Amino acid sequence: MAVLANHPATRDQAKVMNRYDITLRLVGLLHQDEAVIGGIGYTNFDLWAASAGRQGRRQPNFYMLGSMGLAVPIALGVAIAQPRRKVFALEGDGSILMQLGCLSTVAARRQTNLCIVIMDNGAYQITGGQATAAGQGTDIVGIARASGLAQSAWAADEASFTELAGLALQEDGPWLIGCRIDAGKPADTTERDPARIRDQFMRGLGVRK
Ligand SMILES: Cc1ncc(C[n+]2csc(CCOP(=O)(O)OP(=O)(O)O)c2C)c(N)n1
Repeated sequence: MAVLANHPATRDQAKVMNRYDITLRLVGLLHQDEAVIGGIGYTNFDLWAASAGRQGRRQPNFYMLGSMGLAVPIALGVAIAQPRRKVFALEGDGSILMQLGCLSTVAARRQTNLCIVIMDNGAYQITGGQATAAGQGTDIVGIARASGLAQSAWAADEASFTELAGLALQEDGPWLIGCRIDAGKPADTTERDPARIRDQFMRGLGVRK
């Protein structure tokens, strides 16, 4: 896609942004019905924080609290089950590096209703900030492209992120947006109640009344 040629070719050229700010921008673009899956780590804490609206928390969100690397596989399952719904997976760099095969699976399936957002802070932040391979030579957008996800791009800055997320909402994917983010702490902490998280998500998807 021509528009992607205007985005940074490598991680090094992308602006370092703030995860909560980016998540707020994404949630602000959404309508009622998109499903959003937050991976383990601070990514889902900020999804939780950014989804607290005046009329209650956004319902079709799922928060993975236990295992790394599952945001994309879960999002892919939802996208397959409900092909008319747009599905977003938000995942940390450490977690996606643990489950890279899912990128090839999404590409091979040509899952048009799926968008993956990688929050790349170059660290396993929630467990103490140990360095990941991202930023030490590993470029996750490059991996995504080589996996067959042609519509993969680094967000140059906040406006560029909004442009890419808007495209992902309107045009067929699969999409992958890489966001370089700083070491800021998340804005809140996800409520640790897996049964309630599942129940809210199923209601949000209309599969439980
Ligand atoms: C399979 C597995 N390995 C290790 C852990 C421990 N753990 C939980 S979150 C996390 C770091 C996640 O890093 P990242 O995805 O980059 O997100 P961030 O913390 O930077 O937001 C680790 C090592 C786990 N929960 N599951």
